[in-house]
Amino acid sequence: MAHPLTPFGLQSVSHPGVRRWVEEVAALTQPDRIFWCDGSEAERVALYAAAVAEGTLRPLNQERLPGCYYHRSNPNDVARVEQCTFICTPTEEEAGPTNNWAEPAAMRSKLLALARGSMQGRTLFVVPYLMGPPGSPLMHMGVELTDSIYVVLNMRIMTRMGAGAWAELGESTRFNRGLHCLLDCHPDRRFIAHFPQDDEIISVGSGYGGNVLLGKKCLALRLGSWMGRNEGWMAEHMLILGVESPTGERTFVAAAFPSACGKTNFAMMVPPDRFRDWKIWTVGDDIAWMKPGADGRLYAINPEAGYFGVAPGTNAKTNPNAMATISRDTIFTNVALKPDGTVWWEGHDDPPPAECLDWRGQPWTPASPERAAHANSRFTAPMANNPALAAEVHGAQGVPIDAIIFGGRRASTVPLVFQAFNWSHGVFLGATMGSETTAAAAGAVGQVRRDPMAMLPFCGYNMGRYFRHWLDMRKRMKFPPRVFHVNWFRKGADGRFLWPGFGENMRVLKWITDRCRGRAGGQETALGWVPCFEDFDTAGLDGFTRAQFDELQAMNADEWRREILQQDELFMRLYQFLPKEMIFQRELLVARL
Ligand code: GTP
Ligand code: SPV
Ligand code: MN
Repeated sequence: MAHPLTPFGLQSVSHPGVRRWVEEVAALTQPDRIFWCDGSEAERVALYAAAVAEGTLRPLNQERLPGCYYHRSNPNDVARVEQCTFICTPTEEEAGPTNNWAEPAAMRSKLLALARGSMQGRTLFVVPYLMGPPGSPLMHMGVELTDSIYVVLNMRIMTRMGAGAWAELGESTRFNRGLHCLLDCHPDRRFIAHFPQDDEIISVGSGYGGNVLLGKKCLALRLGSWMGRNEGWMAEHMLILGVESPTGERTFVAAAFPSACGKTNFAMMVPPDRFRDWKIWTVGDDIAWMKPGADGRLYAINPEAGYFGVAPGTNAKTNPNAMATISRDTIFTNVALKPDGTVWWEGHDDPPPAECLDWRGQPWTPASPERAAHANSRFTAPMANNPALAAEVHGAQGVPIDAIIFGGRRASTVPLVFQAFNWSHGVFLGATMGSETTAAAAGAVGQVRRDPMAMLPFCGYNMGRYFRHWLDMRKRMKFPPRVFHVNWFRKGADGRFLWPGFGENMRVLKWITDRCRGRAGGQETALGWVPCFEDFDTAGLDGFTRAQFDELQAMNADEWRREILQQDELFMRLYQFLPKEMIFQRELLVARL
């Protein structure tokens, strides 16, 4: 009997560069069969059937969750692994002090040795995909070779995957080569290696998220940031959203928050009752590619086509648009599985199930001491399902960005919102960002670390030169975006969040868009411009007082002195590469304090 996958897919493509590379990889990894993905509907059905047959996916309750599937990853493989992530440039200096560096030839031969024979008995999938809308000057083509059907099905949702990508490639030789081998999924043999000068990625030993969906963090951010610096554009860990006022005025903003710090929620926000006549449109929830346009403004595209979002905390109150988006055609990874074939996680609308299987497949009850869903459990859902999807997401030229927002997860020190005095000060705010670590990466959670522009794990070259690139971008723009800093996560003495967050973040966004249009008042402080209580719309925020606002916006001089010392630690590591403007901004801040 023929293998269930053989009748589908293209048999091959004629592009000589692609063919040669696939043949080389097949000779090395020795798969039983090669499957060329075409992105068709028949292929989708066949791939899901094969994934279910091999036990990688389990169909969920198709009446309640049509087109939805369930996946459990290896329990040792539940997040990005920064310590196993390498930038393989000819010199260590190019990767810079914040990246792990490896010599390219040595790393390549180590990983190819691990890959040798690793696909015996398995299928090698050839996955062609586009990052960005076809026709966009920023669009980039990628081909991922993987032996994971889970990766194929996720790439199908997250990117524009299929035969259309070959058509876009034509005879061009410019495409990203991504090789992914599951191996035995052992942490000792887990490496995510980037070769920027070759537009190439090799990832082995993991099956999870940003480690293996190579278009996302590897191509769109690490290699994207490298290409952007060489070509005069920016690849950023940013959501993109549009704010539409009751009069139909549209303002687009991009916001960089570190992993699991609120990008998806902010990008899909539903404004509260007070802002009933306002509308938020989602362009992207994780990655922005931005380039100055002929009119001197900065234009952004979302290179992705889906959302790989954090499940815990997602519910009809915090993120109704996400709940609608994941009601169909979604892959759930490492959430809890209920007996009725639906899913649950901490912070779900439904109460904890009386019994279910936890993310490891163990019986779970509300009395269990462990979480039912992993803290970094995720949904993979097509952006087409999002009721708030901006029409511009399909456009080749992208959207003009009026505001850039930086934000971290900070229990103390950092006010709810402030505005940079100018671009260079804005770059300083991004460069000095701090945030508490989250479950999105393996390692300790809740420790404040510097995460410049939310790019610490994703900048594909020397971070000092990245700051220089940010400063240089100013000269390419006649109308640079205004820059802001936010913190939804400040806590009071009782340990509770001072700010309700989620939809109420609309109030902050309103001040930001008004500032961009020169309409809202602000007060100058040591940190930047801040709203006065009178400039900040709190109507309809139950029982929210001026005292609470003051606590949210408070600047404590002692805390800020400590903060500057922490910022100095990063600046010292980068010292020889740090633009002098950053030192200058630091001195100005110290003087103002
Ligand atoms: P990545 O996909 O890892 O890049 O994360 P992200 O930045 O998209 O974060 P996401 O929106 O998924 O939010 C992560 C967690 O933060 C979720 O558990 C949310 O419930 C929580 N969160 C998001 N926005 C807010 C907010 O405004 N206030 C509070 N308190 N929590 C929030
Ligand atoms: C992040 O960690 O910032 C994510 C999830 O968006 S992953 O795709 O795993 O990188
Ligand atoms: Mn992210």
